Parts: sequence; C-alpha cells; structure tokens
Amino acid sequence: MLPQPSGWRVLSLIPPMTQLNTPYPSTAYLTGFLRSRGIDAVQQDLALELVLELFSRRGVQALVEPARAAASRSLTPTLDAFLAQHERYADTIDAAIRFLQGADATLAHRINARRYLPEGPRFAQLDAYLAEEGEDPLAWAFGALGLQDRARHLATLYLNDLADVLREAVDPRFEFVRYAEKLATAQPTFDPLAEALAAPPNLIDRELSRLAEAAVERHQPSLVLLSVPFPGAVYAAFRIARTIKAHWPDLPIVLGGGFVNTELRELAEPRVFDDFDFVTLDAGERPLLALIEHLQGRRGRSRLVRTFVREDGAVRYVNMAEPDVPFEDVGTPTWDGLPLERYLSLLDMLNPMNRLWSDGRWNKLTVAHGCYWKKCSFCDVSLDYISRYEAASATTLVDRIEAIVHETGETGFHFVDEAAPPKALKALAEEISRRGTAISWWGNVRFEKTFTPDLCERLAESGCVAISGGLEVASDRLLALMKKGVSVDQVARVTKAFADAGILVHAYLMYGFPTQTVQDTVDALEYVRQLFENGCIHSGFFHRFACTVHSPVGLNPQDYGVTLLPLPDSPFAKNDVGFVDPTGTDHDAMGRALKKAIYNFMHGIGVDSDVRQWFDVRVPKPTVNRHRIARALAETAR
Ligand code: B12
Repeated sequence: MLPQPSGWRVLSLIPPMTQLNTPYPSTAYLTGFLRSRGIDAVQQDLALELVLELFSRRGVQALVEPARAAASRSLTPTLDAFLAQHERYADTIDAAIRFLQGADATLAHRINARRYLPEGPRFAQLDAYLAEEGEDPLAWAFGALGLQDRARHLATLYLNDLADVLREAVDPRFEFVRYAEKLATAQPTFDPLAEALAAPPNLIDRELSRLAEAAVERHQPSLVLLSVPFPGAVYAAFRIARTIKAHWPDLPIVLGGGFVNTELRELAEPRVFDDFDFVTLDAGERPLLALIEHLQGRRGRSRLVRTFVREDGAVRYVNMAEPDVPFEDVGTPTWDGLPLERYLSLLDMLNPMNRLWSDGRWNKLTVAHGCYWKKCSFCDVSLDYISRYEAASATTLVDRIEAIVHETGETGFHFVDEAAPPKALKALAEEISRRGTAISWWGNVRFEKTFTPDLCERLAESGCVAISGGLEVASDRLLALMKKGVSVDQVARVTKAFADAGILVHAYLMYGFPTQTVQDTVDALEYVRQLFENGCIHSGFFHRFACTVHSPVGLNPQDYGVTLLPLPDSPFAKNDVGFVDPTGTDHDAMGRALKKAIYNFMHGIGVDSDVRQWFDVRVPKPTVNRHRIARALAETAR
C-alpha cells in the first residue's frame, strides 16, 4: 500500500436500526481492515446514539408535545398512560437506561418493587401469566433469585411503552431492530423512499440529522461509508447521506452492505446517486481499496471494482475484475471508537435463543467467508457471501479472537457464519484448548453428521454455549428437494449430541416450501414435537418460506414444481418473488398452528399430546410413528 496522504480519513457509520445490545460488525470489520492497510479509519454507531438520544430525559420531554397533539386527534391507552405520567418517565429514563447498560445493578431492587418505573399498557401482559392474587406474576420465569433479569424485563417493558408512544405520536415506522423497513424490502420502485425522504423531517429525522452532522464535524473525514445490512437500515442511511450532502456537498459517500449485496444487484435508479456517490457490491475490502486509490488520484474511474456510479444521468456498473482480499488477510475487526459500555441489554421475549440475539455484548467474528455447503435451494447460494468459500487457519482465527478479547475486554463471541464449517470449528476448538483461551461462543451450523458426540463435547469444552441450525421442513422428502444434505434422523442424533454436551440447541424451521402438503406439515410438526420430547432441541422458530430471485428455487422454479409470478420491471430493490404452487396448501392456516405449537413446546406444554390439537382447521393424523425419534436415537446408542 502506498503511503497515505496526511489527514485522509474514512468514517464508517451504522445507520438506525440494527440491534442495540452489541454493534452490527460491518464497520468493525472494515475499520480493522483499513487500519491494517495503513489507512486512518474511524467508526460510529448512529443506531445506538439515536436511541440513547430519544430515550433520555431530553428525548422524553420532547415527546410530550407530539403526544398531546396525537392524543387530541385520537386518545389511545398508550398516549393516555404516557401523558398522565410523563414527568415520571422523564425523571426515571436516564436511570433505567443506565441500568439496561449494565451499570447501577442495585437499582434492580427498586425496579422490582414496581413503584419506581411508570407502567403503561405493555405491563398488562404480565397479567396474562395468571398469578394468584398477591403472587408475583414473573416468579415462573425468574424465580426468587433472578433479581437482575426480572428488573431488566420490567425495564424493557417500560422502554417498549415509550417506543409505542414514539410510534403513535411521531413515527409509526420506528422499531428497535428495524426502521421504516417496508420502504426498502424488495421495493421495485424508489418512489416510496423518495417521498418519505422529501417529507418534512419529524423528531426522529431531526435527531438523526443532528447526530450525522456531529459525527462528520468530529472526525472531519475524507470519505464516508454507510453500511446497510438489512432493509430496516436503508431509510436512515439515505437520511444521513442527505444531511451530510446538504452541508458537505463535496464529501464522497458510499453505500454498501448485506442489503445492497442482496437486493440492489441490478440497480438502475439514478436518484440513489442524489445522496450517494458510489454503491459497491459484496465484500467491501477490495472495492474500497480501489475507490480510495481513485479518490486519491491514483486510479482512474473506469478501474473501480464492483461499483455503481452515475454518469450522464444514468447508472453505470464499473467492475475491473480484481481478486478479492483473501479471508486470511482481511485483518482483525476492531471495535475501537464504539462505546461498548453504552449498549443496552434488553430482555424482551423470555425465549433462550432470542435472549442471545438481544442480550449481551457479543463480539462478532466470521469463521470462514461464505458457506462450505452452498447447495440449499431456498438460500441465496448464487451470491458472493454464500458462494465464495474461503477458510482461514485456526491459528489466524484464535489470534483474531485473542486480539478482540484484549481490545474489548469481553470474551463472548457470536460466529456470524451462515453455517460454520465443522472441520474449522474442530480445529478452532483444538487451538483454543492448546492455548488455554477462555471464551464463550455460539453460532449457526448445519446439523450434519460430522458433529459426532465427541466433537460436540470438544466444542462445549472450547466454550460453545449455543448452536442454531436449520431443520427447515422436518420431512425427508422435502429435505432432499431442498438439497439440505441432512435427514430427520440425523438431525435428531446431532441435536441430541449437542444437547447432551450442555449446549442450547435452536432449530430454524420452515413452512410453505414448494409442494409441501397439509400432511407434510402435520408430520413435520410431529417430528418437532418428538425432538422436544426427547430433549434434542430447546428452542425453535417457524419462518414462512420466501422465494428469492438468487436462490435455486427462484432461478429454476420448474425443478420445484412452481411457477413464478412476473416481477415488475425494477430499477431499485429486487429480492422476494411471488410464486404459484399447484399443491394449493393453505399455509396461513398452517403457520398459525405451527407458531402456537412451538411456543407451547418451548414452555414444555403439550409436548406429549396429539399435534392435531394446535390446528384450527381439520387436518389428517400424522403418518409418523410416535416413537420414531426415540428409535433413531436408540440406533446410535447401540
Ligand atoms: C449473522 C446474521 C444474522 C444474525 C445477526 C444479525 C446482527 N444484527 O448481527 C441474526 C440471525 C440475528 C440475523 C437476523 C436478521 N437478518 Co441476517 N444475516 C446474518 C449473516 C449470516 C451474517 C451477517 C454478518 O455479521 N456478516 C459479517 C459482516 C462483516 O458482513 P457484511 O455486513 O455483509 O459486511 C461486509 C460487506 O457487506 C461489505 N460492507 C458492509 N457495509 C459496507 C458499507 C460500505 C460503504 C462498503 C463499501 C462495503 C460494506 O464489507 C463488509 C466486509 O466484507 C448475513 C448473511 C451474510 N453472510 O452476510 C445475513 C443477512 C445480513 N441477514 C438478512 C436478514 C434479512 C435478516 C433479518 C431482517 C431477518 C428477519 N426477517 O428477521 C434479521 C434482522 C436482524 C437485526 N435487525 O439485527 C439478509 C439481508 C438481505 C436483505 N434482503 O437485505 C442477509 C444478507 C441474509 C439473507 N440473504 O437473507 N442475521
């Protein structure tokens, strides 16, 4: 790398919203990489900063007028409860936030007495826990000793009440983990986003613009990167870019991230370039090096890598093919500059896997780039972040782990791979135990047979506390059609091995896959019931299958017995595509039953009953033997 011009600095920003318990890692990866190449790079998480502004004494006070105005139009229980107690909200909010940031632990006693934090409609859900008069409705969840958790749950309900007020009085699009998501998800036209951006700024917009200006003033960057991992961060990214452009029209701004890599591959909308100068695809390292050289006058525009630009009013894709930076050389992510002690540990849903997602300051690290399997027909296997599989040595990974622990002081890791490769995990576990590195980690895997009981034990010893994996539709016919490469019996054995090693197991479940019948669905639920009954899985979630344009189903629908609905001509986002499945199953009705059943199974309810009880429509008997999973497990034991 050539010496850098002095004062040349890259500022990476995370726009609202992603998550609040820990930073989304893209800016940490890019900042770490750029610094490893001698480039001055800094980062800020505007999602966290926005929430801390809105949920502060000043933020709550600023909410009173809009809440009064909204209440005069229509008085709802949420607005009524807030307006009656807004001074108490203002008096308690800073302390409640500090508590959720992990400081001031003794406040838990006062929160638990339920006389300190004002209570709005969200607290009504506690009544659903059916306590006897005078009993503690949360005793079942936290027992007598779960003082901190119980208080965090109550403080989270309090925050949810305030978020409801914000939605009703200021902006219905606000949520803690996504913001105005609908404006971007598979949006064929840019019009809704353009209209929203042209609308008079509301309280949230103004706050966000103020934070964006402050970030640029503070760091005086030469280049700004906005990272949008999900559709729920897109609107705010445009809002931030627009603010920066209004004040610093010559400061180049780039857009990139998971959303762009997935949905904007055929971008042809020139209006995007009113706010951004460049949009890049896929792993950011190589395109950024090229772009920085270009901006520093060392590389012509036609030699950019995977970068959209606007020329003469039209969008042009420039891609001078250059090899990506190998995964072994991308450097170690750095969290430097992110206020780690200010993230919030919310305790919302009392589900153990959800808790890992929303609670705790996890460091994030990728074990390998891409997916080693890359065959599942529902997955975006044609995209670089799945298809380009590259591993790094266990030595490199543990070096990265140790550097991160040293920097952050935190030993918890979330491995963010689509499916962490078992061989790499094994080597990692060996290296961790050789060096005596003490960490806790969790991540997503495929439940494949390489995960033997012995390997699961070793992974547990290396610090594995939880594993998630796709069982998708528990049906051997459909698993084969999906090219998942696992069978139901095998998933039972593997999940049992993880569970026996003391690891929490979460299953991603799916319904609505092409050709899935009512009988398939009933049978799949019967399998899931048995997996709970036999202690193989502790948690699960049913997602409705969505066909995307980059998945094998979307690319070759005829192989899956479906026909695609025509996609509108789209200059902007492209992802989900509708399809017709001649099987004609009513998946909405199925979904209601599956979600009810899994919720109850996780609480140990109905695990030994007939699965037909969960359906509100008539369904056939399961064709699966009631002891099928127990037998599959007994076969391994023999
Ligand atoms: C782990 C993961 C999760 C985890 C953790 C999420 C989290 N908040 O940390 C869980 C399971 C909770 C999750 C949830 C969701 N996820 Co997710 N997730 C992933 C996964 C597998 C890895 C993400 C990651 O950390 N990667 C590591 C980072 C460093 O990579 P990166 O962000 O892509 O950054 C690189 C490049 O994109 C680029 N880059 C990034 N930003 C920028 C900016 C600029 C300017 C430039 C130049 C480059 C650049 O450079 C980086 C380094 O190479 C990705 C798929 C994938 N393999 O990337 C999906 C993915 C990001 N998730 C996706 C989705 C849709 C979701 C959900 C919305 C699903 C849902 N409906 O609930 C939720 C949203 C949750 C939330 N609000 O936080 C989609 C987004 C696609 C889209 N349509 O926009 C992806 C791409 C997967 C997919 N195809 O479905 N997810």
